[in-house]
Amino acid sequence: MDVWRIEREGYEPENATDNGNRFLIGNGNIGVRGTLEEYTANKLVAVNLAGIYDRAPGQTWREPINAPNPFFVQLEGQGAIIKHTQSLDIRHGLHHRETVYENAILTIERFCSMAEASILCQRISVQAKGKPITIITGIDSNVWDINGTHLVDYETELIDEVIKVSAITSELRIPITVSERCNHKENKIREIDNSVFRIFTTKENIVLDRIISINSELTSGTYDEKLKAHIEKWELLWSASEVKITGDKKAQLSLNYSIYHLHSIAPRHKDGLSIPARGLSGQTYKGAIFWDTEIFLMPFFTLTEPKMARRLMKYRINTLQGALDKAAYYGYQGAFYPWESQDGGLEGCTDFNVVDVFTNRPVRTHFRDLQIHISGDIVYALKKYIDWTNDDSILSDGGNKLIKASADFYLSRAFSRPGSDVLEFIDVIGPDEYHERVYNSAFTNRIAEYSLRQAGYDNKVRGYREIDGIIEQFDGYFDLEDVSLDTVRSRLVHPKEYWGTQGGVASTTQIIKQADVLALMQLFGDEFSDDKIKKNWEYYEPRTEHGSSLSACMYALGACRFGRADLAYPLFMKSARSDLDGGGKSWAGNIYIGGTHPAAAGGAYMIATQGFAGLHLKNGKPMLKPSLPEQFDSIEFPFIFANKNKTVSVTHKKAEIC
Ligand code: IFM
Repeated sequence: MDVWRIEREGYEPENATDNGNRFLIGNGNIGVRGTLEEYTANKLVAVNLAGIYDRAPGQTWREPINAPNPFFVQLEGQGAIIKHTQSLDIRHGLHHRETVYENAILTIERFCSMAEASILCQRISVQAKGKPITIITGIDSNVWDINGTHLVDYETELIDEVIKVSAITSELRIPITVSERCNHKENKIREIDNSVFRIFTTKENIVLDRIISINSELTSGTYDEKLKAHIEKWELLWSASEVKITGDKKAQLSLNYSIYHLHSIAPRHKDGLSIPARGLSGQTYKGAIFWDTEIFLMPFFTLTEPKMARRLMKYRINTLQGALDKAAYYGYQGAFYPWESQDGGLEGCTDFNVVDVFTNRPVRTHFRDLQIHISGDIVYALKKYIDWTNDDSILSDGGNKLIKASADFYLSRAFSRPGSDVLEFIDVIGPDEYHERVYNSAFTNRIAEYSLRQAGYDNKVRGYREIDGIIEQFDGYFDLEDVSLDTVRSRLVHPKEYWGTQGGVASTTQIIKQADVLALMQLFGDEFSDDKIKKNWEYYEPRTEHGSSLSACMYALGACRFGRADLAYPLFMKSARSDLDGGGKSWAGNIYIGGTHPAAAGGAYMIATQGFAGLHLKNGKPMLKPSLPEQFDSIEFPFIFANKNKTVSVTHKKAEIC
């Protein structure tokens, strides 16, 4: 098995959606879905641009922009398909397709340059088998727009051998320009429907090298030069982040794939950006930044690329104003961070974030106003970043303000019963989104208390109730109907029905969407004995739907803590292979939520390093408490601690950091 390559044989337009996620390429600035070159909007073709948000006409929220597709290629005269392979070199972010037709063989390589964030490259090779073949390639504006058209006022141009499509976004009038140069002179140019194509006709073999730029000047250099620079950059990234597993090639491939995705979506090119919950795979979830980044992605970047981790934290520092405004809007003090954060810290989450499948009416959800753990999650990530990097300069660079403002928010949001000075948080949503408007979510109370402590406040916060060592997820949770997951599933009337909110099948039961108490136990691991984690794992895991890709990794980490790598292993594979295997939940009622799952990829990295290898900090020092699955012979990886390069190696007999 090649652990650096994924591949699918057979031409399968019916799987265009999953393959679009599976074969995604990106460089943090631009993400290109893994759709085939001849596909258009109806197969979800997207060239997704990081950090550019706009409102489609008639919509109430913003979402990211998809640029016109410069990778479009179509043949004529090629005849029927005999054989087709699509593959991705995940070591170097190179997308390949090879299609053998009756009259020609088409091979295409494409990549988003890791060396130049605005540059995309494509090499099209056509081997004609004696019959004339027409190749149509160019910049196609017929791309996926999930909620309506964003780009208007198109212009197409051909200037000095460069073809160009420009447009502006409909709300904010942001210019979007895609330019392309090609190493061959075409026979004809065709400008049609806001798109521009070069047309070549050949009976011979031909190789077309295309260099593309988006929203910047086209740079000089040949395809081979750009490929070399791109590969060198990827090699550098792997040298700091590769996790080597021996004994289990499938696990190695899956983890490589996860890390590949994390690198492909990291905005290394520009300050002021973070990573959206669906990466750069389209407009789902409005291209917004959730707690996924702080809790599930930060560990990877903190250990492998602290500069990138700092940038992600700076995004939150720089968007503090948005959080202050949100708190003020709801009548609170301090910083209430957006649940779905967009450009400038604007809240992208609406009050009606799910559409009912039966009535097609928007449903009132409370993710936006009640998922208050978000501010504490950010403080937590900031503190962990400092613990691992020793970079406390971030505190005077805005970090202290963020910590203080978050604590002020919790103080003003808290409630105390008459005669008591104990703070409680009522009417909230914890990580488990199927139970809204709950009182004293154990996770929320603990993260709020943590946030208060970081700011130097010593107010007492109501913790959580426990029965026989099992933490109650929120007040009254144990009184809810205790039925099996299968029973709850059997009550569904419609396969896409949303399980939460008022009347949702899970909302009156103990069935939860995702790790909640187990997330608490992972974040505050020192406070819980292995036995206690085991007890809670055994209670909550069978009651968890794992309806979010964020769930499996928390349970896997818990299982490693109590020495059950065998329980953790399938959850590790589930996290690492989330976009490789596809088929995850794509609908919240009638709202499409498909795309790639960076948090699952970050979770897979956490399981490998913090779970299987057991890397953690104790008294400010990195330590190991391994729980290696029997499938692995060893695991080895580099990490950076306080500016020093270190390596972990763990076998079944030995574990060391050097
Ligand atoms: O942040 C998550 C949330 O915890 C569960 N629903 C999806 C969000 C984005 O991944």
